[in-house]
Amino acid sequence: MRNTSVLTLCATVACGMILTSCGDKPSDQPAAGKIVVGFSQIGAESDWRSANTLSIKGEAKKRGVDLRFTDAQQKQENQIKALRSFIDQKVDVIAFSPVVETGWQGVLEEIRGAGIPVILTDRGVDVADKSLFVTLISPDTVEEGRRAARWFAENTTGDLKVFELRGTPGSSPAIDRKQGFDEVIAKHERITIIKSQDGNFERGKGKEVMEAFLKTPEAKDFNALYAHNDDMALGAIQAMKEAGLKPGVDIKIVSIDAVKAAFHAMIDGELNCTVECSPLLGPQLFDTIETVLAAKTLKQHGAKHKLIKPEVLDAMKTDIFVKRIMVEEGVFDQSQAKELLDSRQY
Ligand code: GYE
Repeated sequence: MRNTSVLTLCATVACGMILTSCGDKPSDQPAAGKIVVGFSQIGAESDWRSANTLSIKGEAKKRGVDLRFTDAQQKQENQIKALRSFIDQKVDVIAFSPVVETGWQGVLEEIRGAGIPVILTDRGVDVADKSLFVTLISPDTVEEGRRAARWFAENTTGDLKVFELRGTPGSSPAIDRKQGFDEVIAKHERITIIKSQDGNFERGKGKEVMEAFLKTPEAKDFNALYAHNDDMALGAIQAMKEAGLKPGVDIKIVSIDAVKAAFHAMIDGELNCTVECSPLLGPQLFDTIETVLAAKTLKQHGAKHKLIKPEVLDAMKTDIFVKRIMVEEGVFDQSQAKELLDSRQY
């Protein structure tokens, strides 16, 4: 959080300074008009994603940014195509939420060759050269996995046989949420994962996978579900009910995101806990974009403009290259669900 506020402060200060020095504005800065941002979204696989899209579009509109928004329908090749088209459109900044972690080095190098800064939101990439992107604005997805496991550890007794529904294979939240969860349950012998399967972060897939699992002999033993997002848990809950089980009672369930539908399921007693992961990244994204563009301008001025105080430059140097901007999140269970429902923004 500290980094975020320093960054925001820098954006404000730096933008103010740039306004005071418009006289010698470099020619390749966005004209008097709008900042142009290319954003490649993953798709619309979950309630979380829809809220994330609304946050980004809403914030762009509020700030008068010319947002070129594309939906990759969960396909990396569509994202790569979109990124290349942003290069052709000569946008000021490219931002994207990478569907999977690997396979980005080449296109990121092309973007760097075109001199366009890249900001990642929500999901990370696995590239050797970390300077290929400015920063990643993301929740701590490893910690979310730990929090889910801690809820089981602190709120259940006896042997817990967990079915794990994983997110999109190769995506950073699926990798991280597994890692965080495994790390905590390793300290609790009574908690074991008896089966782990992909559900692609989708409700329909969560239902389908659970239906198939419930037909296997292993299903007799299981008494807990850990789903990497709420949508998959909600699909699985549906499958359990159709099979005559009592989700939330026979099967303890923890998922991640804290979307409104999860609060309804907790009020109905069918979901036990949801770990918050905020999709409301729009304001932070555009604060960062403004800071990055301000820093680019400062650099073109040789960073020696007399209106710029040395301490501001120092702050920019350190914070602009922060590789991860964290957002703060909570953990909610049935005891708080009713009271909090109306205050939920997504
Ligand atoms: O949890 C899930 C979505 O990347 C953090 O993607 C995001 C995840 C989110 O589809 O619901």
